Amino acid sequence: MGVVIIDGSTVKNFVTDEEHFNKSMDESFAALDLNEDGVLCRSELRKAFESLRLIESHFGVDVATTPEELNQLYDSIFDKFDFDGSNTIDPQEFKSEMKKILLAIADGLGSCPIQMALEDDDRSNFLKKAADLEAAKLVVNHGGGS
Ligand SMILES: [Ca+2]
Repeated sequence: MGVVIIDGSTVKNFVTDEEHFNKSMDESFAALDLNEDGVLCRSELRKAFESLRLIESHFGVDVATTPEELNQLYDSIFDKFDFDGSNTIDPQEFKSEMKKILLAIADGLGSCPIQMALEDDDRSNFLKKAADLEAAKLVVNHGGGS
């Protein structure tokens, strides 16, 4: 268990760094694709959002939300991802919707940092990836010398 601190620019840098972003999303997608059929079904996507607790922070749902309401919410999120209505999410749909969501989160965070508690082995957590990328850049910048 570790704690990372992220703010809007951390998230934005992550999304706009296309090479890293695409690689991270491919890794996340593979980790989420539990039955390894190359697409995400409803339960696989739901698991992803449950583990991230993005629902509470981004979609403004409080803890008193009923299971029925949560089901509806996850269904509506799935439909947003499922751009072509195929009832599955392919890697391209995943990337493009994640980009939108992350940019919206970045706008919401602004320059006000939040702390996130994370499991160390949480491979599918892209906010951790964002923080890791930022940390790696800092190391590069400081290590460069002059
Ligand atoms: Ca699958």
